[in-house]
Amino acid sequence: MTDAVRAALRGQRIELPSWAFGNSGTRFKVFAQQGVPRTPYEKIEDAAQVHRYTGVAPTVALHIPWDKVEDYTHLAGFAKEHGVGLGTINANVFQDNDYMLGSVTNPDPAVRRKATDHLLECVEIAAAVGVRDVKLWFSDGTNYPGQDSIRARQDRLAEALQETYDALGEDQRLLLEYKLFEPAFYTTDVPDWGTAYAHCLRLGDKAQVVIDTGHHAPGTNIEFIVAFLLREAKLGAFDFNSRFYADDDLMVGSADPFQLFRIMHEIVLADALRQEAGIAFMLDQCHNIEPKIPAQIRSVMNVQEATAKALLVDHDALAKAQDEGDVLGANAVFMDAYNTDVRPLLAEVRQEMGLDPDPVTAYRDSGYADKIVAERVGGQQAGWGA
Ligand code: LRH
Ligand code: MN
Ligand code: MN
Repeated sequence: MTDAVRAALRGQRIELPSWAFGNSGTRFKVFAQQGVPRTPYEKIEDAAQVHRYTGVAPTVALHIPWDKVEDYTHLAGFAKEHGVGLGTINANVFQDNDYMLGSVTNPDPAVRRKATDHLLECVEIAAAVGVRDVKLWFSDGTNYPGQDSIRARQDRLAEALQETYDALGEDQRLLLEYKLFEPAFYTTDVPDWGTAYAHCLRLGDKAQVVIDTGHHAPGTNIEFIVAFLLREAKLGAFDFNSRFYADDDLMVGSADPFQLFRIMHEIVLADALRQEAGIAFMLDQCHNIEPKIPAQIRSVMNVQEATAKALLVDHDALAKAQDEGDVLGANAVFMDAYNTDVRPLLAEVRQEMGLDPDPVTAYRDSGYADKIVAERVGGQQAGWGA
């Protein structure tokens, strides 16, 4: 049992977002930090530090055009030299002035063309560097009743998704991310998992839903969505973060570690932690007031802790209690796992992997933070509020 748990923890993979390393903030203020990356290359250097101390975060997701470079193959080579690889390519069709009334759902066909061309460019970039996943999130929607036709916008969305889907290579996937609201306040064109699921179902097997844990109404039972999509083989990825209010993008597991455990329990039950299961576990976070590299390290550790607890659930005892209709017994089995302190186990797993058992302290003692402050002047905005 413990050997299997340890092996599963060693094999776990968590993808880092390049934008977590840049400056970010709210629409009220960006508190710039010293030493933040000035280029996509420097973001990769920082992400490599997170992998160096955790051993389970070997890929970095890019956001285009925030991470636009001349030569993506060169960037991929640079990442490799630093012990990591490029991950999911995230499309950005929400920042240009042209997108005020939407991107792929805009009433103007010329804007739709421009937006879809960007999605196709992202597929091309992914293909050029051998990346499987292209992730699409649309800020599209309306602010006022009557502003545009809800149904026509769905038609336009379907058309753009189909064109993008048709451009995918054999082994590539289109990941569709939903979000309840923001920046649109009345209708959002992909507001929930049902909408994303319906579009993905029509597109085919290479289209999968992304669950961003911060993108739901308060009180939504996210683990139910996880269980449902897993059952339908339509869960492609997570964007992990925590929220207290809306899309807060705080460190995963910081607001509600129990929810994260419940999500990971569904993953473990479906045997979907294995990389071959095809679920990409990504972070999608912004560190507005805390130092970014240690915040990413902490986030990876939070996912590992929730995963370790989920792996410790006694499935036989749980199934027995469930079969017998033993409500309290089943809940007790579940809570026993959640209440286990898994930090010593994870420290051991890290030592087995040749890592320091305490990644945060190891990073702090490395002197890297001082080095980047000295070397980098004029850090880059991550994108939010830019
Ligand atoms: C939208 C979102 C989406 C974007 C990212 C920067 O709120 O979650 O995943 O790509 O933030
Ligand atoms: Mn997201
Ligand atoms: Mn978000």
